[in-house]
This record gives sequence, C-alpha cells and structure tokens, in this order.
Amino acid sequence: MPPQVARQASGAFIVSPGLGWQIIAMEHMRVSRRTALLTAGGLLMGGKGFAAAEPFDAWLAGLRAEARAQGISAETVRTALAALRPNPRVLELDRRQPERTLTWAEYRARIVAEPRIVQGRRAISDNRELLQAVEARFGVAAAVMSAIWGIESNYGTTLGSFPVVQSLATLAYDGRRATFFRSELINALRILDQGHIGLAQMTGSWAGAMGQPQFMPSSFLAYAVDFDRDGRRDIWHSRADTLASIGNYLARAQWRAGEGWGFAVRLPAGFDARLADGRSVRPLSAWSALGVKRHDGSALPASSVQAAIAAPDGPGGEAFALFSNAQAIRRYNNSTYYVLAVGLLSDLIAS
Ligand SMILES: [Ca+2]
Repeated sequence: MPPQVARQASGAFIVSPGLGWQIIAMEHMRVSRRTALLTAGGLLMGGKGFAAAEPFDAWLAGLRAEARAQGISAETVRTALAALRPNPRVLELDRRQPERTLTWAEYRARIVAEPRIVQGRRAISDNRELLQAVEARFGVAAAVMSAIWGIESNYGTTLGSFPVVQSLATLAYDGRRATFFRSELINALRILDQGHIGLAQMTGSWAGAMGQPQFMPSSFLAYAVDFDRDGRRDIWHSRADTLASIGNYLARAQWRAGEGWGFAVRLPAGFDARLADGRSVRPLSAWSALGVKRHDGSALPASSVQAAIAAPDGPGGEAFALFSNAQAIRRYNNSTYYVLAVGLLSDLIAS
C-alpha cells in the first residue's frame, strides 16, 4: 500500500482548458503522488529551466547504471533509454498553478455528468459476465470498479498519450521530486523488462499514470492482474486485466464485500462543520443523536456501524455518511471529492 499522507480538507483542482473534460486535480492522483507533491513545496527553482544542475546525458548514464544494478536487462535499458530527451511539456504541466479551486458542487457536475453515467450503464451491460467474474474473485461491487474505470479513463477511451518513460525521466531529472520519480522510472523499466507492454505502447498521463486504471508503475507492480491469462498484465488493452486490477487494488485496500460506500444525509441547523471532515468516524447512532438524518428526512438506522460525515462545501452544501468502503476508495485516490464522485457514479450506473 502507498503511505498515508496528511489530511487536506479540500483539494486544489486545476481547471485545464487544454484538456477538454479533464480536470487535473492536485488531489486527483495516487496517494504516492500526493506524498511527492507535499514534499515538493518551496523547492521550485526560478525560471523555466530544470532544477537539476547535472547535464542530462550524465544523469542518464547514472540512471542506466542504476537500472542495470537493480536487475533490469541490458537490452531493456538500451532500448527504453535510447535517444531519450526531457519533455518540456511535462515540466510545463507539472509547474502550472491552479487557476482556482473547484467547489464540490462544481467538481460533481463535471465528473458525475450525464455522458459518463450513460456510458457507465453501457459499460456494465457490455461487460456483465466479466464484471461478475471479477466481483466473484475480489468481492468488489461491479458498479464501483466501473465507476473508477469511468473516472480514470472514460471507460478505457482516454488513457493519456505521453510516453511514460520519457515523462518519468523528465520528472526524475528535474530535481524537485527526483527520488519518487526515479523510483517510478525504474519500476516502469521493470514492467517493460517483464514484457507486459511494449515501449511504444507504454503511454499515460503527463505524470506517468498508466493505462485504463491510471496506475503509477509501483501500483502496477503491486496490484495489476493478468485476469485473461495471456501471460501479460495489460492494463492498456485488456478490459479483463483492467477491471481485475482495479478490483485487486480495492480488495487489498480492505474493501468489504456486500457493504456500500455511503449515502446522502441531511445535517441539522447549527451542526459543527468540523465534525464533517469525511474521516472521523462515530457509530450511526451517535450521528443520529447529533441530529443527522437521511437525506429524505427519515432517521438513520439505529446501528453501531461506524461512519464518517463529509460536507465538502460546508453548511448548505451536500452532506454524506461514509462507511469503511469509502475509505478503501480513498486509498485509490486520497481525495474526498474523488471518493464521493466514485460512490455517486457507482450508484447512478447501477440504478
Ligand atoms: Ca492479460
């Protein structure tokens, strides 16, 4: 599992006009990415040059030696790192400042939008047998796996076209988060070395999130599954491998089979907003005693089940009760917005 990182009440989301529907969220990344981002504060070098002082060719020679020392084959090191140059576009994207922070209501309107709901229903009906098989193996609800698939890559249609090795090398050479991205670069070389994907097909986001589930290379090595049993874990082309990899990730994040993620609630007037942080848990009966009701105004179940309350837009905005499985979704992406979007989309495409 990636390390847990410090809480952040709401994410800083970058609205990127160049990427169509996509919203690049500072929190909308793997937890390990978050860790890297959090350690990057204040280290920005002035100007648009690289933070690294070492010439790229010298840096690359050192990387080749390290990759060989870590057991990557000479052939993979030679081919994957041949004619490699940094990608200025990756640095440019990495150094953007947020234009503004999205509210939860704005994020929800963009991510849990009608086209993605319609496509999700079709994805479930087109892949019914496969989803049933993956659910039987990993115990994760088909609609939740589909919702993550839909949010990460629009059900496998928007994978990102950046060459992963070049992106990771660019970010590893740039000095600000060198350790994290250098490690991910070695992991990417290991994936190539194991033959899961060819170099030209190993594409992803500008930051190296790969394939239909948008796994960083470390997540690939830890969680990707060869569900169609062709000998390769192919999260770029295989729906079976993609959905099983998402299912395996959530199962390893302590997903509880047969349980939901949460539901909408109504908070009483004067409710202490600090309690609605999306993480601090109490029994449903304790929330009920504080005046929390179901969204339709009926009482919460008189239950000892632990739940957190999330009200990301504060008083007057939407509020939700979150159960243990919401925290499993959070391990996929450490953002309350993301957790809520996955949960709501899963409900909508299952209905
Ligand atoms: Ca496979």
